[in-house]
Amino acid sequence: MYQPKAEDKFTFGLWTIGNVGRDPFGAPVRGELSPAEIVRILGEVGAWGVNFHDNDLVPIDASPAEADKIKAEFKKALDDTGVVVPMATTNLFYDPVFRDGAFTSNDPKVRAYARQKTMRAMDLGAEFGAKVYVFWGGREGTETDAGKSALDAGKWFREALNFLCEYNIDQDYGYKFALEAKPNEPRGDIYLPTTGAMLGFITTLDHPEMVGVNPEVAHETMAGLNFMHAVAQAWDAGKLFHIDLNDQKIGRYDQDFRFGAENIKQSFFLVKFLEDVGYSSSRHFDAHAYRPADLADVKEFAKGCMRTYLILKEKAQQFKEDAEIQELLAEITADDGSMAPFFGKYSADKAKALKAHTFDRAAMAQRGQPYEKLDQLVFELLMGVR
Ligand code: GCO
Ligand code: MN
Ligand code: MN
Repeated sequence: MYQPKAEDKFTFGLWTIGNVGRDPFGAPVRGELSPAEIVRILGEVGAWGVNFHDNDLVPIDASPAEADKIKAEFKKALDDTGVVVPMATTNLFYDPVFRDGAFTSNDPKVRAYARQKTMRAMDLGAEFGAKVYVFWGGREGTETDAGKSALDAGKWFREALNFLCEYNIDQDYGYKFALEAKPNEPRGDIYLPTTGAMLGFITTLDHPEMVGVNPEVAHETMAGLNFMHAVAQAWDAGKLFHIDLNDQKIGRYDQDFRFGAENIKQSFFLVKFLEDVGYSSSRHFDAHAYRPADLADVKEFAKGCMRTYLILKEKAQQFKEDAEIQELLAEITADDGSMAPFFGKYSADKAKALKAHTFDRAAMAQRGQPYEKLDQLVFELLMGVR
């Protein structure tokens, strides 16, 4: 039961399984794993795919010979395990050169270098078959607005994406770009801090059809927002190209906990949404194990992410089949059809008829909406007592 299958499209980043447990207050607590070793672990726990930043695979200072060796070992591990590479991305945050941002740095040399690094990273991702390209601008922000224009920053980011879309076309890579928002951390404030902000920004690009979003549970939750609502908006816009699943307490630092570790009900509504609409891209776990975990526990962390998703998927199915729940839903959403003439496309006649209609406001305000009963049933369903 709850064994992951290829069609679940569960993926992990090299940086997730490979997370060494470093934090701002403490040194690494786990040994480094090579990319090939991580792929073998993913094969063992039953994941479908692995994603990487350019420098997760090839260190920033690697010689061409070193790069070739790492890539050959990685390729062999992929072939041996059947693990695939659906997504790639660029590390534009770790190296000191990006201390004031990449595409939005005030230094034109850094902005140009960020484009060069991204083109090379796109080449690397394409070499392994990646079709989604994520942009997470962790350093694209400020601590103080004294020295950087938010307007210029937006313009530079737009120009960079337009340039890279053309490169994608030029090379015939067929990437879809997925923009990942985060409100803060590591910068004091990060530009375009929410999925909604990204969706608005995408409409200003030269190739909006090529660009969508990669919403992350932890990031909207840090800001105290309802993640599933952001996902629904992205889905409605046809822009849900990728998703980063993990968990998080509201208002904290970016915790990137195991999927479902914190907010069981919200995780359930998210899985239910993705399954109801038929989301079919990667289900990527952008999370890492608790710092005290050893390698055996890292594997439990990875299995736990996938198992929780599958358990919640089963619960979503039960929700659909639960007669009492469905009855309540039918009651809450009941429609006697009497308002149909007022809906749909505008016409002057419709507007006139609607303005003239008399509503029984007092009766409408009394209609039952048993959300309490329904929510308790959801709770009981999730607790396994239904
Ligand atoms: C974070 C971010 C990152 C990005 C990753 C891919 O919380 O630090 O979510 O993990 O998703 O860098 O771009
Ligand atoms: Mn995160
Ligand atoms: Mn992420």
